Amino acid sequence: MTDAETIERLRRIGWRGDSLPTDGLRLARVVAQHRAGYELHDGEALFGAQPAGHFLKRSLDPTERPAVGDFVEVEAGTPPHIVKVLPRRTVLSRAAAGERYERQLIATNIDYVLVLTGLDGDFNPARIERYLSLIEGSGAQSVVLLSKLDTREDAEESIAALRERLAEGTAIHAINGKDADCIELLAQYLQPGDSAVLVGSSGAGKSTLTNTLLGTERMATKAVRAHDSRGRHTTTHRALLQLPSGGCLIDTPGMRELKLTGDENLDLFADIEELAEQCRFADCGHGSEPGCAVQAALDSGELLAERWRNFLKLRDEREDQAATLEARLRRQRGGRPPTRPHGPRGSREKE
Ligand SMILES: Nc1nc2c(ncn2[C@@H]2O[C@H](COP(=O)(O)OP(=O)(O)OP(=O)(O)O)[C@@H](O)[C@H]2O)c(=O)[nH]1
Ligand SMILES: [Mg+2]
Ligand SMILES: [Zn+2]
Repeated sequence: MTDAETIERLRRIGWRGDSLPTDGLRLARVVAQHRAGYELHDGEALFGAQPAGHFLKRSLDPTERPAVGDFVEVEAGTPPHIVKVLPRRTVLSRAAAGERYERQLIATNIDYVLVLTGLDGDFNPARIERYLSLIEGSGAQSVVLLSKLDTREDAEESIAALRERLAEGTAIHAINGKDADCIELLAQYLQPGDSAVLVGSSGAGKSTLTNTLLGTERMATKAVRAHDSRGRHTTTHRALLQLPSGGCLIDTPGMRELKLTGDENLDLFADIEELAEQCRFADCGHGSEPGCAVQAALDSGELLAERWRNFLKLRDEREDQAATLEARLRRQRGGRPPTRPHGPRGSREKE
């Protein structure tokens, strides 16, 4: 097979490059990761593979292991082995829940992150801001999707308030994830060669939308609890799927906790930072100081109190995480072994 033919084949699973690595090994994309190994697709066929021994070393940063969305080089064998992860174009990660600092990959080599929130009890602008902050540093573009439009007659108000709250130019679409109209609406993010990942709480409708875009009931879905709209963690593993539109879509398990990594820059709140620079005192605590521009904006309604609170929360969390990250890197430079225990097959989904 010529390089051009191989590239053509790989395009079907989201390959963006115009050339191939020179070592002649088989290239494939990670479409799923299970405890027992990886599922790969080479544009033509699905096959199982195991990670090569060097990926299992305890000292290896878990983010260097193959993850869903990665393009990898594979050595033939029974089973085939993943020997190398190709450089990632974009990386979406979060800090894992729990005390220890650990970065967890959500997906790699993606163009769009579709942040899905239900217009039912799931609707939560602060959580959307948290997602958008995490996505800022990923290299991918964020798209806000509001599902279950069909269940809310008064949805317009929530949607308008969200548009007002998020930065101008943020893509926001309200959808009925069960309706095939979504296919056309979202086609702009799912063209041949595009890769998108769906993220959001359990029950938001990620798998429902995935099935609509696929045109088949491939992913299992389950009704949410009536009293609080919570889902039941139906999807348990990430899965990369090829869509009829030519794009690739990664469905993910609903996330319980979404911790910042410490790498975010909170561009989303740049206007607040600017505002704070206008306070009379350079060290203004934005409490009861005279000449506080933030208080003035809060009083006038120009700055939404809830958005201000969320900014403070995210800012503090980011600073904490950045300090923890820094301390860890310092320890590593000191040559002491990292203390993170992990299983031999990479980290399990912790959602
Ligand atoms: N009416 C309506 N129901 C929807 C819509 N989207 C999802 N649902 C319903 O919401 C419930 C949860 O949907 P799922 O697709 O399983 O949610 P999920 O985000 O994949 O959840 P996890 O896999 O647990 O993370 C199902 O009963 C869906 O039928 C929508 O746009 N309109
Ligand atoms: Mg699901
Ligand atoms: Zn101030």
